[in-house]
Amino acid sequence: MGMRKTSPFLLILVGFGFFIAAYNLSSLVIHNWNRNLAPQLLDGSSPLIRFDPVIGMPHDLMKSGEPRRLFHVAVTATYAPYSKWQCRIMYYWYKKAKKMKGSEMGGFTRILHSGEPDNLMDEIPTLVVDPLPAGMDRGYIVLNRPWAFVQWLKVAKIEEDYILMAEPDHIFVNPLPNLSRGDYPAAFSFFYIKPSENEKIIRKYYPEEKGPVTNVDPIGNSPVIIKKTQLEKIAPTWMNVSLKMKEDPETDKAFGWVLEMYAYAVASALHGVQHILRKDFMIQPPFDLKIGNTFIIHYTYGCDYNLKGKLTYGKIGEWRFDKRSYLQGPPPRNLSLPPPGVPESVVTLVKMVNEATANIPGWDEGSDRIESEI
Ligand SMILES: *[C@@H]1O[C@H](CO)[C@@H](O)[C@H](O)[C@H]1NC(C)=O
Ligand SMILES: *[C@@H]1O[C@H](CO)[C@@H](O)[C@H](O)[C@H]1NC(C)=O
Ligand SMILES: *[C@@H]1O[C@H](CO)[C@@H](O)[C@H](O)[C@H]1NC(C)=O
Ligand SMILES: CC(=O)N[C@H]1CO[C@H](CO)[C@@H](O)[C@@H]1O
Repeated sequence: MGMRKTSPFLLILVGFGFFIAAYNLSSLVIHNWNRNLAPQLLDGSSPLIRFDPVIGMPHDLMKSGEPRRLFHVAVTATYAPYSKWQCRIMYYWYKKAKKMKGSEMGGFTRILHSGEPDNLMDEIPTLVVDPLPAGMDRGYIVLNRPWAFVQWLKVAKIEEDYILMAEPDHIFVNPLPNLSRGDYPAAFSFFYIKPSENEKIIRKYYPEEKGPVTNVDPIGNSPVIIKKTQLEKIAPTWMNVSLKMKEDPETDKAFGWVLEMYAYAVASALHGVQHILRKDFMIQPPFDLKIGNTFIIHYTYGCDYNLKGKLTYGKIGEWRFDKRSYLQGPPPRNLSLPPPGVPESVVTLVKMVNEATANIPGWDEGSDRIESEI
């Protein structure tokens, strides 16, 4: 999907749409798809938005006196086949990691910002929220993320005090504890998010009186473990800043596909929130080689190797695993393992994908007919 120039008029229209949507959620139509909705709403008498039932969270972990500080795992997703198979694998490993010693993982919600339910409603606890007003997501679908979080936080009754913002291509490779400390959320630092090198642009959104530009962390919204009360403040600002950045041609050009990550970094700084940066939060094969004591495998990069086990990044390998090979539907079960010499991180990734697909009932049944959105 190419980045398109959006007309200023459309942006104003969409901005206005946001205003209406954000300030008058109560007027949105509710589609009650049945089942136990009431416990999931803040205010059952005035349902706010279109949603589907969230499958009940496990109450055994919510007993009072529970010493662990649980966080809710939230993943934003679409109903495209590409998003769906990743969510299924992610949810499989969430369930396993959650049961392990040292885990402080609580409930799970897939925040589905396609505006309509899909065929995974019974498999994965899901809340359906609205996508951005028509037109807005054409150039930049991830702008739906802040809006999805704003809606979820408004309608869902979240038992945990902390939230992990995750993505469909995350696999929990070790039980994840609550990495935050006090009012300091935990985040993964991305080498390509460089607020200090983009000071001129950052200053458009983070004025000098707010403090040094180094207050803006080199992070995106995911993975982040944060107090719910902090995220409730940051999310609307994140949406606001994302829109303003997207409207500004200079910012749009400079930040491109990571604009919404910068928007989260700026929004949290605007609220005076600084993150603990954890390198061990996540590894990204093929560049990170070892699992060690890390927590999440993020399979965003293609893994291409020749049969001697040498990385051929950027060139299709004789052996490869790349999520983008499966835009239209799920990968088959039992993918071939990499040749000898390939790093542990990649081998583990493929084994974990295979374990999940072998154990998820009906993995490749009922092929998806919805066009991929990627
Ligand atoms: C919100 O929408 C409802 C229904 O469309 C309308 O009756 C109400 O006046 C609106 N409220 C505001 C504050 O715009
Ligand atoms: C959104 O941005 C506008 C324009 O800068 C500002 O006036 C407004 O207070 C912001 N709202 C939030 C929730 O950040
Ligand atoms: C998986 O594939 C390998 C060959 O790559 C084969 O030997 C093995 O039997 C397969 N396992 C299952 C469970 O299908
Ligand atoms: C803020 C907070 O309470 N963080 C806790 C998260 O979990 C870890 C590990 O159990 C605790 O050490 C933190 O204090």
